[in-house]
Parts: sequence; C-alpha cells; structure tokens
Amino acid sequence: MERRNVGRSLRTPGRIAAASIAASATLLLSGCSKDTADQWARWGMPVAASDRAPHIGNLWNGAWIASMVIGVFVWGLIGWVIFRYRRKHEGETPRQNRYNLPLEILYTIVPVLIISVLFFFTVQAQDAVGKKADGPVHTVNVIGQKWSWTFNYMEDANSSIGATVHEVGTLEKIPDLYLPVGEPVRFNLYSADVDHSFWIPEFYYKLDVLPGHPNSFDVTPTRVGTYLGKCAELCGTYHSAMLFNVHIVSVDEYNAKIKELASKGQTGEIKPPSFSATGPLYDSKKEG
Ligand SMILES: [Cu+2]
Repeated sequence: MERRNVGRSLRTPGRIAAASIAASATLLLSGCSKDTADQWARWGMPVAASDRAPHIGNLWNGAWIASMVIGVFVWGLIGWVIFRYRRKHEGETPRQNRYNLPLEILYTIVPVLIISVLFFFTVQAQDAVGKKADGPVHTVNVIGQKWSWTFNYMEDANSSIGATVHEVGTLEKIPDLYLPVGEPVRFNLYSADVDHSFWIPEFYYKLDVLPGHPNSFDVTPTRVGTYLGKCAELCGTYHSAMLFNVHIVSVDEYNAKIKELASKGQTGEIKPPSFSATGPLYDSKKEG
C-alpha cells in the first residue's frame, strides 16, 4: 500500500514535467514563423547575399551536424554507462579500467580524426572564400575611422560614371554602401586609426581593417536588399555606432546612385593616413 503511494507520487510530477515540456514545445513551434523556421534550418545564419557565403554556410551546417551526431553518440554512451553500471549493492565498486592502452590510443586517435576532417573542410572553404575574382568590375576602397566608415567608389574606368566618388560617414549619420547585384566587387580595407573589422553578416564574412596593413577581398553580391553592416572589432567608446547600410541594387540603380553622389560634388578619393612615419609597429615598408 505504502509502496503504491510512493509510486503514484513519483509518477505525478513526472507527468506534469512531460505535459509542460509538450506544452512549451507546442507553444514554441506554433510561435515559429516561416522565417524563424528557415533560420533554424540555417543554424541561426541570415539569408546569404553573396556568391561566397554558401562555402561558409555549408561549413557551418556541416560542423553543426557533425557536432550533433558526435554529441548524441557521447550522451548516449554516458547514459548507457550510468544505467548499465550503476551500483546495485551497498559497498559495491564497478570494475575500474585504468591504464588501458588500446582505449587510450583510441581516445587520442578519434579526436585527431575529427579535428582533421574539420580542418580539411575549413581550409577548403577558406580558399574558396578568399579567392580573387578574375578582373573585378568594381573597386571600393573602404576606410574605417573612429567611429564610422568612408567608402570610395573607384569608378574612373566605368564608362557610365567615369569618376572616383566618395561618401564619408559620421557618428551622426551612418553611411550608405551601394553595391551592384551580380557584379564582382573588390574591397580594399584601410584604417585611419585603430583596428576595426568590416562585416556584412549576409556575406558570412568579415575582414580586419588594420592601420598600416591594407586588407582586401572580392565578392559578388547575389541578393537585392538592404542590410546592416557593422564593425566587428571592439575599437573604442563608440564601436557599437560603427554601422553602415548596405544596399544591394540593380546595376542601373547603382550607377544612378554613384552619379548622384558625384553630382553632389563628392568626387575624388579620400585617402587613409600614411602610417609609415608613426614608428616601427606601423612601418608600411616592413609590413609589405
Ligand atoms: Cu570599429
């Protein structure tokens, strides 16, 4: 009689827990819009907007799937060992398995294999993302400055613009970056002061913006839309304000926008300061 009461009192909280888990899961799933569900399918990544993003996206998804498979396997083993080898009698100690050489070799080889596979795919993705486009059609020279961005559109050779045009962002007005859809763009990144990092989340890519050490990457925007670019390096007091709007537009719209900047008199290139005179740390001759 007493035993049955104990059983019942254990079962009831168990049922309540199961019911509340089911209820919260239903609530969570029913609250999911299609966008949220799609974002889950990308393991939290935004919708890609460049030709390079799928390489990172596949690496990201693959790494999550591999981690989950390994995780479920290890959790299963842990659970199995806990139940299978639990203490059945007072004072009993399970058989200990120390200095088991084959097991220890296995413990070493398996993680090395896992890391090697991840390393292989990481290097492959890195090479694909960092590959220079053959003959980029557009070049944008970017300057990161405390605490905004300057964009120079190097369009002298573009017959429908024929000039270099710039836009300087400030803390009061975040700048707009216009990019033509489907055409390769080369970004050259310069810093006017400290380390920044140029990041467009929809490109699945960011690159350091360093004083005295120009960086560069190529990308072809693939999806028309407006996105938010950011600085991804904690660079000082107003780091969080280092935002910029990214407008991926048709080639005609792009040309029109750049011409509009030119008509406002924003022609010529804004150059980053030279760091060669500020000491050995930023000696451009040494840094190449
Ligand atoms: Cu910054």
